[in-house]
Amino acid sequence: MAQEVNAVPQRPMVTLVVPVYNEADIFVASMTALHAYMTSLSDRWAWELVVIDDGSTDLTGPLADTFAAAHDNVRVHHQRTNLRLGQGVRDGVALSRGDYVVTFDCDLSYAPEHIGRLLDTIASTGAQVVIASPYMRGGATRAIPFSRRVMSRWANRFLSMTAQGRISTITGLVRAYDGPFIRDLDLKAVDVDVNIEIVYKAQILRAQIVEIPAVLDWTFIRDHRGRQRLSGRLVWNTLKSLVSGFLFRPFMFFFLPGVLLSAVAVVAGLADRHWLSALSLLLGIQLLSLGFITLQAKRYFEELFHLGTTLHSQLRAPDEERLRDQ
Ligand SMILES: Nc1nc2c(ncn2[C@@H]2O[C@H](COP(=O)(O)OP(=O)(O)O)[C@@H](O)[C@H]2O)c(=O)[nH]1
Ligand SMILES: [Mg+2]
Repeated sequence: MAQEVNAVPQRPMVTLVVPVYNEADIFVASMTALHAYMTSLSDRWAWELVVIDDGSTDLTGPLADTFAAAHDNVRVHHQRTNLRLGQGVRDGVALSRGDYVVTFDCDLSYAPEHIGRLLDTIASTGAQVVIASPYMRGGATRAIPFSRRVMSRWANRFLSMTAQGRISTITGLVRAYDGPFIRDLDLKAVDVDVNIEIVYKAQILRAQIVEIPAVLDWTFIRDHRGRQRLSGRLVWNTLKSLVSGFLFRPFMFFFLPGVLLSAVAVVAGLADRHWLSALSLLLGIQLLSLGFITLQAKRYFEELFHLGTTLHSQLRAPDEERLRDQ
């Protein structure tokens, strides 16, 4: 009878987005593991795997095509040149059809089991963003080269402070998103800072962001690649992340020194150091005023972003349907 058909429970759909750039040495091993893991989730989730090959100059592109031809549920999108991670994430999201979108690292520095945990959490909490977090309590890092570990941890600590201290891992790519939410988020960042931009904009929209403890483990990458590569790029990426911390709370950069200098002015005044006192007071007041101005600018931006997003989501709906029907 007709109602029997309706009784079949629908599995929610997940899009796993994996941006890749010059990963030929690990690509097949990594994708095979991810594909096998997603297959093991098939009784709970319908799924697709979207690979964004970002103009790789090694054999990643052809390897990805061969892999997609030989495996179910895999699509590959090639960029003509290297457009960097921000565009990769944006395109992966635009091509996604899932009720949920998971972005994942090709180097398996997070074990595939994180995907299942991210999905369970996003489904049970109804959050818009769930972050795999090695830096929260209960999370861990293993076999990470020293310089990388120190830089990443401190960048996240700093960013966590500028983002009001509630999120411990702000730079990470490994996350689950509510599909409609992330597809509607108007993202602009060019590179790795896209992950920070998402958190920042999700906070403006009062979205629910949840972290789960994660293990960041470089054993796989060390076994396959031997040594760390791209360390110049790592330093550059870390610097860029720190600069985008300015996005979160620009006023902190002015208020804190401003308050400090005002305190110096009072102390110097009490100690009859009039010149020092006057100078500190002058600088302190200037910094505090700048702090107020940036605070106001940030408020304006947030208000505009909120309004823009509402309009954007309404205007974009037909566009999205077109992409999905292709
Ligand atoms: N689309 C795209 N993906 C990239 C680019 N650079 C790195 N990736 C991919 O993004 C993921 C994370 O990069 P990775 O170098 O491991 O960064 P880390 O995990 O922060 O050290 C990997 O799957 C990379 O292949 C890029 O320029 N464009
Ligand atoms: Mg990685």
